[in-house]
Amino acid sequence: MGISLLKRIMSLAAAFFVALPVPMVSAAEKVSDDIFYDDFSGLVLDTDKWLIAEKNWGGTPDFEQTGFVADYAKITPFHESGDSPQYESYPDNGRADAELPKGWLLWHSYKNYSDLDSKLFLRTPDGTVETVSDDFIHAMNGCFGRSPEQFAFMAIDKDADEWDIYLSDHGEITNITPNSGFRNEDPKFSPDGKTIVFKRGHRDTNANDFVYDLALLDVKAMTVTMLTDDTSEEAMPCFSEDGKYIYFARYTNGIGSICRLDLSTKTSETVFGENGVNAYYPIVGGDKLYFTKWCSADNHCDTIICCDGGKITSLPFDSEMFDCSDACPIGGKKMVFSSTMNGGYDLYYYDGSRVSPLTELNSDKNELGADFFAFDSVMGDVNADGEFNIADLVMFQKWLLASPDAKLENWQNADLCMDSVLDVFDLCLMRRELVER
Ligand SMILES: [Ca+2]
Ligand SMILES: [Ca+2]
Ligand SMILES: [Ca+2]
Ligand SMILES: [Ca+2]
Repeated sequence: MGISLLKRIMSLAAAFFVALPVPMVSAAEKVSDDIFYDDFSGLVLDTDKWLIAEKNWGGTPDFEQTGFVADYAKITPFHESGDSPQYESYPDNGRADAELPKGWLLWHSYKNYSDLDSKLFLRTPDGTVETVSDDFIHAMNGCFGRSPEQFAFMAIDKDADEWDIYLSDHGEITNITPNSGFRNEDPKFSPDGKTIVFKRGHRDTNANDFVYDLALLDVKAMTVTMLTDDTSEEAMPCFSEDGKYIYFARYTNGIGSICRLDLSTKTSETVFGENGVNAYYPIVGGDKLYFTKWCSADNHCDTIICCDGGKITSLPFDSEMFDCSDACPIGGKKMVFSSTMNGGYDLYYYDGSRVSPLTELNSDKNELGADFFAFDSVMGDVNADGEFNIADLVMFQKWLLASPDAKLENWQNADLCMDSVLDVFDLCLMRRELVER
């Protein structure tokens, strides 16, 4: 109640602040429905009404100066099979299957990597599982963008016979690195959803080997900018929460270390490296960094490591007997991951205290590469029905105008500018996103 009232006061204050260039009107006039906002009659956007609304709110905000980032946990998988013993079974610690929070889940499954038989799956909040398929094979490493309707993945373009990055947007699938002549792998969205960082490789005749670098793809323009250009292999990149850094694995003589590239200075530093111990697959969840590493130089069982500031810890389910990898942090201590604790790779859910297999999704194939999008974190979805549409815009606008029947079920989802203040700037961004669809 307190915070809601505070936000409302701040939003009204912001509205008056931006209204300075136009003649001031009284608060009573400001909340007059017919002047100040579109009633969305017929559930369509009436841009004429919006022009009036924006004029009275003080004009369109300067979007170039309005930074907005989102906080999404994303994931790319990578692991080596056959380098550690397959564990027979995990001691049952009296667990009952815990419920995965409501949301969308991407993962892939294959019998053998070399059989090119990987399939990508999407589970929707109602429990429906669909196979993501089109004119490609061996799809894997799915990652969500700014909404569950948008995700990227890698797959082999059958005609071009090359690895490419694909984008699925509201069900429409596009190859966004077509006929590049490169191997394009390990895609991950930036927090603002505008770019995808990925790994790009080509055969270098001098080195007589594949050379891999990091690349940045502008999703809309489909243009690629290279971020690194050296003979060491960079792989599995992911953005930091604020979008200013890219974490990745750098390989030297087959051993990976975790590095961080500063996008403003283009310099990189090592975050974690251990002699003879492979470390790979960094992934950001909130303000923490996770990655996978071997137990030791002698024991190649994969363990998931959490980096919290300077503190590096193993997760409670890690073992010297089986693999745990492909961390998919989903808020707080919760995580989906892949493990061989019961034989081949299966998906598991850790709720902060217990580990449960995601039994209905697991099979005799290897389930890997989970990415999760929480139902309650759909940007713009203020009425908590899992979708962002005009109904949310109507509700948010009413709330900004202090209409007594306006209630925000999830106010964070309205904060499109990500500045912890709800105001007309968020409203204008909401409107723009809906118009651009
Ligand atoms: Ca390189
Ligand atoms: Ca399995
Ligand atoms: Ca909604
Ligand atoms: Ca805001």
